[in-house]
Amino acid sequence: MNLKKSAAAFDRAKNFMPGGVNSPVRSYLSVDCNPPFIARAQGSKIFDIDGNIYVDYVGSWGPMILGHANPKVVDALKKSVERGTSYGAPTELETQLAELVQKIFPSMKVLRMVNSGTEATMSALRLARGFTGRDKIVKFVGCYHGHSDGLLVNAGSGAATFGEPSSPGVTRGTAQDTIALPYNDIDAVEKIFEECGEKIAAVIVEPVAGNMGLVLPKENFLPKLREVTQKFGALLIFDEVMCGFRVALGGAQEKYKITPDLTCLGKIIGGGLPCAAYGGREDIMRNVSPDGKVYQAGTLSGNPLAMTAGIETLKILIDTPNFTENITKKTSALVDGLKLVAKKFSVSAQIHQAGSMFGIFFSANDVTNYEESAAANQNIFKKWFIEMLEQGIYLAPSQFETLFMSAAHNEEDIQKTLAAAEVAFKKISSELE
Ligand code: KE4
Repeated sequence: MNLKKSAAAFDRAKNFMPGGVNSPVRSYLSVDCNPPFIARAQGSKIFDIDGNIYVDYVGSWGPMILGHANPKVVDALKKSVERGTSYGAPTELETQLAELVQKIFPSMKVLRMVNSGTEATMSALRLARGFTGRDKIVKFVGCYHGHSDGLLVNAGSGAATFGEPSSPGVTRGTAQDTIALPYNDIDAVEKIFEECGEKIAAVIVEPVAGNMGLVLPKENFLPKLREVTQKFGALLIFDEVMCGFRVALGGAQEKYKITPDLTCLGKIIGGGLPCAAYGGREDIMRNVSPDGKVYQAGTLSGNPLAMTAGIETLKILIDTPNFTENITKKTSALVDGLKLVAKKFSVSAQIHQAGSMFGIFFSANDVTNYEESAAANQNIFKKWFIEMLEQGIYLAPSQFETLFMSAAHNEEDIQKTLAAAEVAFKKISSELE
């Protein structure tokens, strides 16, 4: 694969930005190779500046569920941009998107638009502390909820990839109010609540975890979280920034029939533009300024371009018959094919799926938490990643990430991906012999 122009662009970018990127995982540091610099994307494909074409399963880390440059979204944005790009004033677009979100996530009786998943979770936790008057929060090791200080403790995603789950700069004072427990370990949750439940403002969880690789909740995990938080008066916050609209249209709360007190959304809600939201019970959300005293604000929150892209995206999700069923079926076809190829070449792999999300661990043992994820073979993952990239399959450059199907992926893409996997698994198994 010729990546000459990308390599030169990467060198230049490093002069201006840490690691030459604006988000660490894009640096490909964890797979020891240079990242392709992207020129454009269309449907299921992404094109780099060297002329290489890839089948894209990163989809901007989740937002591009329709595929890139969806014509309806692009047309609506073209019209919207001519009306100005930002007003800093209320528009009916915000109400329109809020109505669509509420239609899909009925638990979000009142919600606030922000610009990133980080802002959504950070604000939800401030609100939980303001509402309960308590300081402690519980999160789970390997779950990533963005980079706000209190949540950058035993985080997943890029933090996990670099093996420094807790970042320098997070003060001892901040970290001490964050309790990090093993994912899927309900005994640990019950124990901590017995010890200091009256001090816990909230439990925040990725109800389907996507930042330690794709890890599914054990059967009793989410119902027990709901029961314990209710019992001790702590709030249950579902961070559905990644799994929302994917594990079911209404996210994990629809799939597992659990009603959280607050929900955080991001990625898909903006259709690829910067948009996220937090919301939930009205008696809680009415404490957010200016209704209440919990302050939160944002210059570009509810931006008309982001609202437009979000509205068009959610309208398609709602109006397309069997949208979620069809994209899930497509994902299952790919996952089942990958499992067969791994078996054919005797490569030990755990391949997980949740709706249109999927992920792979090179391990003979199943993965139910961060410790088991970190024990998977990263060297084999690196080989797999590079072999697939060489063959034009664009995957996440870290095992601690999740992959995403889009409505634009077709049978040809899936067959190309499975053919590439044959080559990659064959090469891996020959090196393992
Ligand atoms: P952002 O601040 O990146 O918009 O959202 C933070 C966030 C919150 N909650 C969950 C469950 C998330 O997955 C994320 C962000 N996901 C990562 C991918 N693992 C974004 C990619 C990146 O950091 O570049």
